[in-house]
Amino acid sequence: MMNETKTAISSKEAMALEDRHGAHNYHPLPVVLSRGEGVFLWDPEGNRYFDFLSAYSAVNQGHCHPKIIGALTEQASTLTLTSRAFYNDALGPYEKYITELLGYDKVLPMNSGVEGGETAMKLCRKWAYEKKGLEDGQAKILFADGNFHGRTLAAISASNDPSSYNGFGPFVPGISRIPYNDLDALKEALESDPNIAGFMVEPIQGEAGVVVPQEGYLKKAHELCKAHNVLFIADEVQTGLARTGKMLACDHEGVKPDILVLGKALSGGVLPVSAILADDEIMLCIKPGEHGSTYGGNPLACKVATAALEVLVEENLADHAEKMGQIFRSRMEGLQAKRPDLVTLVRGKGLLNAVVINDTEDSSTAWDMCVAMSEAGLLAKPTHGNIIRFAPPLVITEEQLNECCDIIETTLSKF
Ligand code: IF1
Repeated sequence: MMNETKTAISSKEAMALEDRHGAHNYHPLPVVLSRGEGVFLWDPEGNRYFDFLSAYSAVNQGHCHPKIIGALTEQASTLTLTSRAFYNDALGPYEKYITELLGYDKVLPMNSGVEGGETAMKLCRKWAYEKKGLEDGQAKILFADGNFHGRTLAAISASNDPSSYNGFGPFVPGISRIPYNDLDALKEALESDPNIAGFMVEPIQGEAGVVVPQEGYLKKAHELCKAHNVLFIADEVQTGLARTGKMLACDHEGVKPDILVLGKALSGGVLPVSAILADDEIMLCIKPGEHGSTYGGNPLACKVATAALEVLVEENLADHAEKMGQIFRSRMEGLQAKRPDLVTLVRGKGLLNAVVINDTEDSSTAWDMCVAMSEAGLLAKPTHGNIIRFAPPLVITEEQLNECCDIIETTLSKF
């Protein structure tokens, strides 16, 4: 059904304007979006799509969730930004809510996910000098091969993906890497280098292709860090906030990270909101004036983030994601059974899943499949050549999920 288009320009015009006036730092699918509601997106011509990317898990609550938009619009005409030069009446209540919800003493509010990761790295180093007793400037932070923590110089300095770091050197020192999901490698690194202050890791590696570590990996990694007085830092920017079937992916193993990094769905896809959480012994190593940002903790972000978190709790989206994820993976495993020549592997947790296509990493098959799915009304995007990530908003109903699995199966079966 055609809906009246709110956008003044056509898809064709929109793409031309982006190409002419915008940096070419992305290669988007040839789809233009102009409206979103729940699990649906529409283009300027009124074509409707199921969103199976959720802006890389930033829209867990569904597009333009009424409660979150209500909080946004009310605060937007009240007070949006004060800077932290002063107190404001929204930050304290938000800090109380999120720290009690997630079980930490304190939160440090920032804006983008990578800012959260940078803040975690700075806090880890500070703690290493003030509490662990390392010599100033000697702290090292361990990362996992295949990681993705964002696009800043520190984040890409941790990366072993050339498309992330190529041509952007020199890199930030004090960073080393070990294989992901390898406890022996972690043990060996911790035993051999007393200057390691922290291990920063994604509980499930998103960009690497939804790589789920062995059962017990997070718990044992946390124990190894504890045994060596090293901080376990969980980057839950993508896996957090109900996406994997628990409020936090670390909850699947009962692990409480020493520093927790959140972003993306912390605002329900409404504006950039990130945060790190830690207990006093760590968090208070950063003193007044030593870290922050203009927008970090602004009243608008606090109201939006509070509403976004309340939606996760009130709508029980973690349990729903767990249930829907089981249905999704079993449907995709059915496709794999019918077409082993097409689908090599299905993996994921909750509604963070990926289908590995039986083709080479540099093939265009996964991309072509995503273009075909977009023409069939479902939006997904490959992560690395032959892997398609499927991550719908967590508000998707069972009926909608099955309809989407029909679209995916019908489309992929044509290849
Ligand atoms: C892009 C990838 C996903 C993240 C984790 C921190 C950040 C991200 C685990 C930084 C951000 C985004 C960035 C976006 C695409 C998307 C992405 F493909 F880049 F790698 F999700 F997998 N930690 N991921 O996934 O958060 O600063 O972006 O708010 O750069 O194209 P941010």
